[in-house]
Amino acid sequence: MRATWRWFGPRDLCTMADIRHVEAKGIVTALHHIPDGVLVTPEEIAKRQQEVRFLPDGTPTGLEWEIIESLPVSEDIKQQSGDWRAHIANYKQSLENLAAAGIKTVCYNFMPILDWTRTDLHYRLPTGATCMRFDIYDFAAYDLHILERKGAEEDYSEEVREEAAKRFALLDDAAKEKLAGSIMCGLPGAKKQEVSDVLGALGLYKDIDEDKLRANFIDFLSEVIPVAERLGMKMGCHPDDPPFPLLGLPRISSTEEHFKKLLDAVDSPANGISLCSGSMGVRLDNDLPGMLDRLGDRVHFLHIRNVVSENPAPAGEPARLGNFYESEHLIGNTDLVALIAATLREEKRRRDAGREDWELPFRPDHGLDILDDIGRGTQPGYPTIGRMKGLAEMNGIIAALTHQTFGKIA
Ligand code: CS2
Ligand code: MN
Repeated sequence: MRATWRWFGPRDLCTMADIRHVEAKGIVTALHHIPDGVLVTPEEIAKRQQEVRFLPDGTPTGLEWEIIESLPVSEDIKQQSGDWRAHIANYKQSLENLAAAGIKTVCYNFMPILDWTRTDLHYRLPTGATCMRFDIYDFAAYDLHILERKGAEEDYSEEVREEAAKRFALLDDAAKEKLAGSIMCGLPGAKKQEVSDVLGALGLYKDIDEDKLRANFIDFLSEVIPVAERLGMKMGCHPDDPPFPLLGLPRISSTEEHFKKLLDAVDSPANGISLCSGSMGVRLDNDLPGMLDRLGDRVHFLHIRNVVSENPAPAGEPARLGNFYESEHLIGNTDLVALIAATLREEKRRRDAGREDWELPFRPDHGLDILDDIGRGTQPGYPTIGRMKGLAEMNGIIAALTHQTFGKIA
């Protein structure tokens, strides 16, 4: 398994100088300043490659940009509206430019409007560490009483609606703004969204149900995957986060069944998954090690982190969206030792089959804010020390599972 590290570019408070200490072998980054749908040019790619290779004083880092996360799919492509055909043409040319620069793994997603969503970006755990948390009651308070989205009542149980109303009554203006800001925070570049902007964006999906969104996704894949395959590239779709419908929007990459449909629809080795144990692990019915065993030959990249569900559905009942927080890597819904063992088995299958691409890249996805991370203001979910602790734990598990003394999986 190949340890990689996400870097948000020269403005990231976790610098390339810091990254030399974290024991990652490759860099995951993206050109966040380029708007979705716009061409990624060879010049922009070369500039970032230099920023990865050398510190500002010219010292070589010994690291290379290996994975682009994200090469975002524009809202026009997701909705098949406006400039979607031009955006697809740009996407294909961006793939050509990336491949020419040696960057052959692409992480992207097909979530309508929002990338990940949380209600609290700095939830304090009993140890004093902070992490990101999702609270269904706070989320419903936003949806029902701040957005006042039409039809929202139908999406929540009576218990959730009642508690949401109580919580909303206690929010002052600053608290309302903070909640809306956390929910809409998304990724770098995400700007503050007014209620009218959000309702306007949601309105664009009023005629797009799950089947239609999937059809649009498959049209996108049918266009770009042949290009990626010809270039020897790997496209890995990141799962929905959280893996449930939100704000009345359809979700089509939340479960193994969802991914199977997408992989079967465009059956190419280039069409794969960026398996995120944190996103998918919110659902207790998602069996992540099993997914690696069943769909592993199409997993191109792994995001490793864990979550604790605070109020999951009782055994036997269908999964439902409840409260969860992002936990230490080794504590939580997903058995990460089993996931790593499954990944090592997949690598062994690939080596036995003579595949050159046997080594699977992974990165610690989020981390807790601990020690000097606290209050430092790195990108939410992306502190240096908390992620480094997660990565060190994963590297330790890999070292143990591949050690002669303990039965050596791979
Ligand atoms: C990431 C995602 O920070 C995160 O949770 O895993 O935002 C991811 O970068 C995108 O969904 C990929 O398109
Ligand atoms: Mn992820």
